Amino acid sequence: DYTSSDCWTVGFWGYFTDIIYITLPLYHSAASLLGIGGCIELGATCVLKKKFSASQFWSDCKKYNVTVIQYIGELCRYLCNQIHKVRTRITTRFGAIKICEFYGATEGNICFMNHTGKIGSVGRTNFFYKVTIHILLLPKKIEPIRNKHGWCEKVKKGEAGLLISKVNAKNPFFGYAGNKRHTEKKLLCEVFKKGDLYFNTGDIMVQDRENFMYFWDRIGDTFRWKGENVATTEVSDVIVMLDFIQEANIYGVSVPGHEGKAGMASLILKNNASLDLEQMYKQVVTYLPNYACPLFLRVQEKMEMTGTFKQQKFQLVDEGFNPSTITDPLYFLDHSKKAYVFLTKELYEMILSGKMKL
Ligand SMILES: *[C@@H]1O[C@H](CO)[C@@H](O)[C@H](O)[C@H]1NC(C)=O
Ligand SMILES: *[C@@H]1O[C@H](CO)[C@@H](O)[C@H](O)[C@H]1NC(C)=O
Ligand SMILES: CC(=O)N[C@H]1CO[C@H](CO)[C@@H](O)[C@@H]1O
Repeated sequence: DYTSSDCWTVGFWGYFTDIIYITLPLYHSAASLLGIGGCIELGATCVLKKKFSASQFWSDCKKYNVTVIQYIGELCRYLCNQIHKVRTRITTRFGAIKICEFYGATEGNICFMNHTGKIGSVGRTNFFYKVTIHILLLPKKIEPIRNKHGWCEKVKKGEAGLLISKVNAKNPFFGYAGNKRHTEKKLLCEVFKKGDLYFNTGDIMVQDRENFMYFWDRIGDTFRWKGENVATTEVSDVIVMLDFIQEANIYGVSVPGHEGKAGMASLILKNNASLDLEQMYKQVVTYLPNYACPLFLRVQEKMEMTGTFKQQKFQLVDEGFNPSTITDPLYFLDHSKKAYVFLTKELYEMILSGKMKL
């Protein structure tokens, strides 16, 4: 039943009366394998939406008598914003609904799932996991450190570290088709003893005393500047505290003649708000270490998202901070003026030639 609201309802034979609303792209395994696959297996009904729309989400749910919605990452936040225009906790807003979160990756060899419905946790480890899954000490958030014998060390319970999972016949990792380099990058060898092999999830997780697992951060979301690691989520958390900022996407850009990546923030302003350059300066220098303060700002009309609602960074990184090729307004952190200043072509040339110290 294909209707004007871009939804397709498909019922599968079975006993389940649940109606599941699927808005994620079908190339994502959450939508195809878990969503549609789950409906087929249970005999439930799925309502397929052509494309996720925050403004149509709730009216679709009402129209199709949806009983289960499926979300990943940021999607839940968009929906909360849609209802209140403020961030409310979805559980306090909706009361008696059941949220079941899980952790996994299509290519990974590890998966956790709600076993008790504990809010905020992606699941719990169990007896079997104790042998295969470990959280490694990762003090600088880039690579696990090795002790003097060359082995990695585990964190204490309650501390954040890198989640890895043993690769063996029962827990295989098949790698990526035709991309040996990417496959190798996901593996960590000789971790605790000679010849062992682990799948590196790239995720920083914390395990509490009751063995509940919590997602903390993504390793990829860091870059190096002046020999320090900048965690992009920490920078954006500080910037979105400002009342004129809707969203901040943080990444590092290359500057000729400089090691590492200089921090850049791509910003979306709140409706009708204007960018206060002095307040922005005050905020970053007050709450962030010097190396983490974004050197460049870019004000965009709309944030580019990946198909699965993660902030798009690659293209922004590629575009850099050149005012001749970028039409969005650009600003530069000028410590001597204690403010962000407009990034002119002259200033850009000075930065490239090294006349302006970074
Ligand atoms: C939703 O439920 C109502 C009440 O049971 C029913 O009248 C309506 O036809 C249902 N809508 C759809 C699209 O199945
Ligand atoms: C934004 O400004 C326009 C024109 O000045 C006004 O009509 C609109 O109501 C404002 N929106 C908000 C959210 O303040
Ligand atoms: C698959 C699974 O473990 N589901 C559980 C999720 O949490 C609820 C609430 O505690 C349990 O009843 C389910 O069995």
